[in-house]
Amino acid sequence: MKMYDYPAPNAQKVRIFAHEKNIRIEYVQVDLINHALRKPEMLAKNPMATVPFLELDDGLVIRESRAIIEYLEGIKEGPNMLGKDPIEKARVQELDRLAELGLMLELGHHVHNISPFFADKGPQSKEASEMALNCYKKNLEILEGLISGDEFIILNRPTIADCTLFSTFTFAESIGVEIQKEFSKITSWHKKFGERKSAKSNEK
Ligand SMILES: N[C@@H](CCC(=O)N[C@@H](CS)C(=O)NCC(=O)O)C(=O)O
Repeated sequence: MKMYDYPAPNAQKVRIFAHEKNIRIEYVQVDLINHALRKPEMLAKNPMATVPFLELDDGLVIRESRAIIEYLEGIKEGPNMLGKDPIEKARVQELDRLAELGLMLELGHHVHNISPFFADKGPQSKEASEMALNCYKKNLEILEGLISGDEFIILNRPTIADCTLFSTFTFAESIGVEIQKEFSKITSWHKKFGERKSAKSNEK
């Protein structure tokens, strides 16, 4: 199977996940900056014109990072990364949603409102970019109070929540947003998780 890829947060999240599960994927780099995803042959595979998307050997295409992750978890049992029972699943999902919706998405809103790359999507607003950044910071504070692990944010093993959070911070760094030092649990987790091989999968 192939994954259409770019050093961007949702793609990195899947790469870290696949690496932790030891699933081999062929990564195909897409020239996202030069709008390669908007070419007809790419739109035929993925009309959403985003990465990542996965193409199976029989040609079936799976779009949306979470759908890809569910597929990868389904084809290989161990290590379990989405939760083994209803309580684990709920707790992992809770933190993953906070990382994705409360952090990654807010950073996305921030960038959509300031970057020339997204200028053709609609009117950009300085106020909207500031509001998104404020929400991001508020949610970081909430996350600091919810992290229950040290090397992993929950369950003492890698889960999707680690993958989402780590790729969110890679994205944050790339746009000059730092994790404030006062969030000691987040900072310590980030340093430790960053030492894992899977976390280095954005380095080409
Ligand atoms: N909900 C989608 C979001 C995918 C997404 O927004 N990908 C970004 C990179 S992380 C992208 O391709 N952006 C290009 C664009 O919006 O033009 C998913 O999780 O797969």
